[in-house]
Amino acid sequence: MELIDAGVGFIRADLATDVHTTDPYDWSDFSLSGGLLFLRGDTNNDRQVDISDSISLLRHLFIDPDAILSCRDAADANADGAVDLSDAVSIVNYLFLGQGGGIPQPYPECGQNEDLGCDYYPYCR
Ligand SMILES: [Ca+2]
Ligand SMILES: [Ca+2]
Repeated sequence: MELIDAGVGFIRADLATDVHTTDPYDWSDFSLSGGLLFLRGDTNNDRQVDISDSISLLRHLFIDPDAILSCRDAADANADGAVDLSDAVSIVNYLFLGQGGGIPQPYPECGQNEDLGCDYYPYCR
């Protein structure tokens, strides 16, 4: 395990006591840099964008709001910073009508941003 300390840089956790002494760290002092990689429009996390993504988003929005979207950035298919009906429509327009200018990046290759958050996306490394 490696830690990043602003004053020292990378330090190995097992050597941390040999490097220097600091105040205790809290878990909230650390965060992932850059966020997880994901594929925009892939609402159901199967590494492809198809009609099932629109259906799973509609299900989340109108039938089962407790169904957790593990990667809200992926569900934001039109990249407007919100997850709503327009994302399901954008996916359908892209797939069947070729409208809407396609799905914004990161698509068709994985990428990242931190607009809405992505807690879990298994297929991009
Ligand atoms: Ca999918
Ligand atoms: Ca959106």
